[in-house]
Amino acid sequence: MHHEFPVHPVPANFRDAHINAEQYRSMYQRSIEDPDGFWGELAGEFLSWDQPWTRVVDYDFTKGEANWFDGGKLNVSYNCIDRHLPERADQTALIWEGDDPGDSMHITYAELKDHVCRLANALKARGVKSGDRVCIYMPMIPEASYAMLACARIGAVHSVVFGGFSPEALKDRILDSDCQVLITADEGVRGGKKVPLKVNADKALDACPDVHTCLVVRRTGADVAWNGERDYWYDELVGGQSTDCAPESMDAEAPLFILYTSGSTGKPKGVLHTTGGYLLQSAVTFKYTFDYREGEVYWCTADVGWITGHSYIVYGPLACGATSLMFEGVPTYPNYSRCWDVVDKHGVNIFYTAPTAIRALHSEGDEPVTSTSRASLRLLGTVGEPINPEAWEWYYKVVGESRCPIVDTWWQTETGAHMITPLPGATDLKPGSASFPMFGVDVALLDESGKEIEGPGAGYLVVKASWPSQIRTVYGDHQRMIDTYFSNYKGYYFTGDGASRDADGYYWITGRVDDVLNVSGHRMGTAEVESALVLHEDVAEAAVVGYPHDIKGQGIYAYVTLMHGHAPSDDLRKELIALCVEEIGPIAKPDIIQWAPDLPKTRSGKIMRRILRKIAENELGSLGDTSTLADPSVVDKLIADRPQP
Ligand code: 6R9
Repeated sequence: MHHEFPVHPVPANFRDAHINAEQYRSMYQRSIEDPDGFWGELAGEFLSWDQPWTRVVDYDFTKGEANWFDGGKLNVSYNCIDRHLPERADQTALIWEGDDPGDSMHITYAELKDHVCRLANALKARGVKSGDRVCIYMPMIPEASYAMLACARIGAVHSVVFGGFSPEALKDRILDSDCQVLITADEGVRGGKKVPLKVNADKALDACPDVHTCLVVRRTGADVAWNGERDYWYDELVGGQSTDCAPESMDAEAPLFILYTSGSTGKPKGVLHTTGGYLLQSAVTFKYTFDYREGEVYWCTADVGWITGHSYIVYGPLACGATSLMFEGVPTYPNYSRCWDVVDKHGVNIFYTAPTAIRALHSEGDEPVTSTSRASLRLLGTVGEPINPEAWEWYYKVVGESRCPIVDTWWQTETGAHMITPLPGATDLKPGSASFPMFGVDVALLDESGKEIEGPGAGYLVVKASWPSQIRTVYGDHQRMIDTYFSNYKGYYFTGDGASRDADGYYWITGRVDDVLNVSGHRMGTAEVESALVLHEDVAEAAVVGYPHDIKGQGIYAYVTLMHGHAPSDDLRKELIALCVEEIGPIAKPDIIQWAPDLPKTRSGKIMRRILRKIAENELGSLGDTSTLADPSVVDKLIADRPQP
């Protein structure tokens, strides 16, 4: 288990961190033995409540039910903004760094309040009420955060859809949660290129007659089509509104947001998070995992369209009164030094990114890094996929100059906040290991039969008890919640990940054990890509698997069987790639398409994905038993035709 890499002990300048090793052990133990006492205290310390709760937690995993802080009332936007004003009105809440290195601005907590209240009033003026769903399809601009917080302020439920998703994907998500308002921009700007958000929104809204209001931020000033009955310019509708809007007092279990994520079957699921527990765990983990200190500048490079952007650009940092940097661009534009230039420009102390970005930067060598100062950096973090120890070591030695601990944070859209992670003042770091569970997170490994593994070993990663920021339901389909997370192993939350635990109790996440791909940290169901491919009239069948990719972590490998009488061609390959982009978005482009006259199937007609995975991985020596195949010769043919990646 990665023994060749040295352990990095807690550095001297982290001895006075919020949490040391001894505190971690005693707080962790208490959190498991007495969750009510533990979380009750933190809920009082971290959040402001309008009304106290009468019970901390009650849950039933067999029914997929969890109730945290029953009877308690609070408002998320009040907690992220207003209550900080007495001491931080003039402190920067958000630093915005534009795609163009010459473009940036600071938004103070006082300004944030004005922006959020104006937008909240505008939403009210358009008839949005507590409980209504609002879709947010935005580039990485401050208005994306204002929109989330404005919804929270009036009790509306936001559904942020990643700006890289296609009109088709946007439409599905708007319809699934019955959003009647969409907030978007004329265009986005990323890496010097324009993203046609309003054009995409128009296409999606053609099929969404219930959307009565589309609010459009002017980002580039592009000429866009206009529906006079439905479309409103953001500055025109919002600009004149009052900067006062009383925060709605919400039940602790009131829905805060829906965020769609991919699973192994069917359409993406609308993961629902609620108010009190979600905000508490995102705030607590923000402070402790990143050891956040007063006045520090913190930068998470995720997009707000993903859970990492929700919990660790917006809610966690702002609940803690931090200064959070939001970046519109990409790490490689205008050059490979961009991240470190931004670090130097804004004095970033804590930097949180994905392994795929680290690998992409690593592949360009050390010079773009070493030509910058990075003296402000104190802590580094990663999230989204397993980090290979080589990339970890490079991040540690070259980016962090061996003085910044790395927190490798394992968690999911469904978990809402960090679940397994080192704490920089408490944990000796092993490169590639997410190390130990967060407070209140009771994890276990199960074997094939569902029995808990004691001591070192490998198995399915599960959680044994509810945690505050857990998923509450799959929007509109609670049965799917039960089937997906609480049925494989009765009494446990099933993560879909495999992991091992070493002799020191460190966890090493090995990746998904289901048909979910992780491409550059983006989750995608193989079934989603397959559904897109078979939409083509020439395609009879498609099977999609992941394979190891140097930069993306996993690449998409598609086996495609054509209809009888149709021949493969380069044009067809291009059409199929275009279909995936159209149906899902550019992140779903297959890296390799292999024309497969036949797929390996069992006699009952089930595709043997295990074998397809091995061929895609080029692990031809370990194909395993092929004797149950209806026609074993299919495999030899696929191997012989395997395209060279
Ligand atoms: C936060 C986020 C969740 C899946 C998860 C796992 C993978 C995330 C990881 C990691 C190894 C880490 N994952 N963090 N694997 N080490 N530190 O990424 O949420 O988009 O829902 O993806 O990502 O496979 O199950 P989400």
